Amino acid sequence: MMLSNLIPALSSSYSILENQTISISPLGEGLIHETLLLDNGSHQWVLQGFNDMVFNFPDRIDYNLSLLSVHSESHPLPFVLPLPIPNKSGNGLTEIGGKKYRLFDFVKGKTLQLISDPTQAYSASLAYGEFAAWSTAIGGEKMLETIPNFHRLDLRFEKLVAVAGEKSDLSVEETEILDFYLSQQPLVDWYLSQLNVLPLRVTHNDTKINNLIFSEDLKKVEALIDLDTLMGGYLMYDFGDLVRTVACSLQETSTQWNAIHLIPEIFTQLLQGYWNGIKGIATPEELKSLLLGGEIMTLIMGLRFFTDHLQGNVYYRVTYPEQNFHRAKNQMIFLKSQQENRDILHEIWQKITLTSS
Ligand code: GN1
Ligand code: MG
Repeated sequence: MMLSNLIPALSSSYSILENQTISISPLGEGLIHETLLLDNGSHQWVLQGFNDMVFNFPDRIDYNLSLLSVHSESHPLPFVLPLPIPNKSGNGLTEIGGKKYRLFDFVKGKTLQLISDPTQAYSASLAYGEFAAWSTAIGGEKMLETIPNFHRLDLRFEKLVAVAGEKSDLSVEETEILDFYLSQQPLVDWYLSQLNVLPLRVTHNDTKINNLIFSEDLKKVEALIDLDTLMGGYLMYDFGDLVRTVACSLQETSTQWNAIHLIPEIFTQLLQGYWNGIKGIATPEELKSLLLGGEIMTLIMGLRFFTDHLQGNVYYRVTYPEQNFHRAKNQMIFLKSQQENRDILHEIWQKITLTSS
C-alpha cells in the first residue's frame, strides 16, 4: 500500500488522528518493524508496521507492557517507556490492508547509531541499569516470553550447526567464519553453566544504542524504545548488548574489517553506568557475569546473522544480498577483539567493583 493511502484508514481508527492533515515519512533504522513518522504540523506520532512474522504473540507483548504500565503508576522512572496508543476499539494493534500497525507518541530527541562522547555510554548504560533495578519488583518470572528462547545461546548455536550441516557449497570465507563460530563451544558451555546461577530479571533484550532516545544535547536519556522483547532474562544480556553496540569502534553494519575493535575506555563507562544502576539489586554472580556479557551477545548476533545468511536472508532486513554475511563477519571480528582484551576488561571490572561497593 502507498504510504499516503494509510492516512484515511488511520484517521478512522484513531480518534486523535481524526479530521487532520497528516504527512507520513520513513523513520529510524530498526531491522524488524517498519517505522514511520506522522506529523500534523504541531504533533508527531510514530506509526509502526508491526512484524508479526517475528512477533507471533502480540498478546504476550500487551500483557508484559501492562505490567510495566501498572508498576510505573506508583514508581515513576526518570525516562519514558512509550506504550502503544489504543485505537477506537481499545486495541494497541490496528489492522489495515491485511497488515498490523501500532501508534505511539513521538518522543522528541535524538537517536544515535554510534556514540560521539564517552559520557553518552555512561548515560545509556545507567538508564538500562536503572530500568533493571526498577523492574525487579515486577519479577522476571511474571513476564511472558514474546519470542521463545530469544537469547538461548546454546539453541542459536545448535541452529547454525544444523543449517550449515545442510550446505555442501560453502565458500572458503564462509567456511572460515563458520569454523570460528563453531570454535566458540566453550563460551556456550560457560553460558549454560550460568543458567541455574543467575536470577531471572525483567530485561529489555535489545539494548542497542539506537533503541534509546537522548535529549537534544545528548546529555540525558529521554526514553527506552522497542519494548517488544522485554521479558525474563539475565542482566548480562542487557549489559552485553550495550558492550556489543557501544564499546565497538564501528557499527554492526560496517565492513571496514581492520578498524573494528573493542574500546576499553567505553567499556569502563558502560560498566560504571550499569553498576550504578543495578548496585542495589545485583548478586555477586550477576556482577561477575557482566564481564562475559559482551561476548555472549556478540556471539548470539553473529550466529543469528550467519544462520540468516545461510537461510537466504529470511529474518533480518538487508540492503544487499551479502549483508548478513558481512554482519556475521563484523561480529566475529568484534568478538575476537573482546577475547583478546579479556585481561584488560577484568582489570577494569575489578577497579569498578572495588571502588563502587
Ligand atoms: C533486531 O528491531 P531491531 O533492529 O531493534 C533484533 C535484535 C538484534 C538487532 C540487531 C526482535 O533489533 O535482536 O540485536 O536487530 N530484534 C529481534 O541489529 O530479532
Ligand atoms: Mg530498534
